[in-house]
Amino acid sequence: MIGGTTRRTVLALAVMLAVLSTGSCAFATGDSDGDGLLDSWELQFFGDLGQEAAGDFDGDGFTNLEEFDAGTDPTDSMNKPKPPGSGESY
Ligand SMILES: [Ca+2]
Ligand SMILES: [Ca+2]
Ligand SMILES: [Ca+2]
Repeated sequence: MIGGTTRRTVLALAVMLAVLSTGSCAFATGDSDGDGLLDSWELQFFGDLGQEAAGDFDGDGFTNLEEFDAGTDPTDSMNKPKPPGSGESY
């Protein structure tokens, strides 16, 4: 037989899980404007969150998101992702 205590425990667990998942989600992504670029990354290179993932700030042919994924400098057109299969590593 399930008593009131068990039900309260389940409820508390559910609330805790909801809070945890919401909190950890925002923390893990760190993307307050939801453009797919980490806010800290945007601030580091652009100084604000005004750039979009599909934008190409430095005009090197790679989008900001591609440079973010590759770890290259989105403000330096000489610093860009290596084409796949080039055999080079960096
Ligand atoms: Ca962002
Ligand atoms: Ca670029
Ligand atoms: Ca670049």
